[in-house]
Amino acid sequence: MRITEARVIVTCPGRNFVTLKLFTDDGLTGVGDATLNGRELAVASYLTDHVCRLLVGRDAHLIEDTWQYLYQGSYWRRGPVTMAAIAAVDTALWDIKGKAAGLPVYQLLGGRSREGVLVYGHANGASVEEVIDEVARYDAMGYRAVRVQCAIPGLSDTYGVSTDKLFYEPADSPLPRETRWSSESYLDFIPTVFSALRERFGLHMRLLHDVHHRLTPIEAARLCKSMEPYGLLWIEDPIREELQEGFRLIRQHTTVPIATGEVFNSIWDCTQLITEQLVDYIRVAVSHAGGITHVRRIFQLADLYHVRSGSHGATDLSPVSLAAALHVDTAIPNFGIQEYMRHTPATDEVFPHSYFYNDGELHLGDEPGLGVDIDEAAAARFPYRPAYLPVNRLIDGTVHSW
Ligand code: CS2
Ligand code: MG
Repeated sequence: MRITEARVIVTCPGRNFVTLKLFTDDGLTGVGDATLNGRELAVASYLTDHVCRLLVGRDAHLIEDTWQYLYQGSYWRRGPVTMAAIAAVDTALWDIKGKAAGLPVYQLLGGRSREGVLVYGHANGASVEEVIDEVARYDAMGYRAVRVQCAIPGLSDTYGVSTDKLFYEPADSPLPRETRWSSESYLDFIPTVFSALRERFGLHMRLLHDVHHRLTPIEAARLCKSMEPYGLLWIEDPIREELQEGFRLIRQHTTVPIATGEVFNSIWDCTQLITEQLVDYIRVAVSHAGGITHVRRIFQLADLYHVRSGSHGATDLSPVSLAAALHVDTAIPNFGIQEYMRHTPATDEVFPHSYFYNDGELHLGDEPGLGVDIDEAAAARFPYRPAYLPVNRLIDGTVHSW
């Protein structure tokens, strides 16, 4: 089974997505997500200018060999652009192999380990009262876990707080919007939100919170200690992740479970975090961390060290990426939870898929492959638009993590 064509499709049904579609000589196709938020065209070029020509004529069954060929064979290893491109090729090849075998991809990964994939939604608000209403809304929709973000009094704009509650999209501007941040105001305020939530909901909902890389380790330790009474499922990305040993300091002070990994692109970003048990959940995404082949490798390492998966599932990961994540989630033994941020109806139209939400879980259909495709005619109606994520500064103007 030879690859006859590798097509890169860029579309913007409300936000930009880059998709690789592979075609084979026996009529099968496979799709992979190559979206890198705010840097989309770099991956599109990496694929179009450097990878697609290497794929034509290759045996589509050679998943591992193709992965190694693109990883080791490029000489320049790792990095978000390279690994997103490799991820797209890898995901498309798993899709094709599933179709060739007549099996959903999770069957090729060892079969079902669970019936449904527990997800968490995003509840956020401009005030504690609004946050309580939003959590109640997710509760009514059957969600069993929600991530909670609340506007910080005194700050004009807070990460994770949106005007449209169901469809939050931070890459919303043709040039980067600038936001301002105060760790002091945040640390003083955010525990009061969770205290109010526990008062209103008791222990009924599983609650999560995303710090979005903004604290120092000792500030993160303080935050976690102050959140301990509220029994969070996790605190996510408490600090910048470049220094893996930075997590050790947080660990020394608190029992709050820690999650990280959405900006990682290879196993080398998290070997210390995993093997020293410095985190509890690893949040790598199929589309950013080298595809199903590499993410499975990361989760297998994690399993040896009691670290569970909690894969990234924001709106900038297309339905192709989400479908791929669901197959991995369904198969691995150490699944924790899956993030699920709803895509807009326009995105769902461009990417028809068979996975569906029911009662707090996502479920896969039974069709061969990933169970997702790209409708190229629909995609063509939504041309690329430059869009950046915000850039964040401290109150005094110093650039800080967004
Ligand atoms: C976030 C993301 O989903 C999350 O946990 O951290 O929304 C993140 O900001 C975006 O994916 C960036 O592209
Ligand atoms: Mg996050």
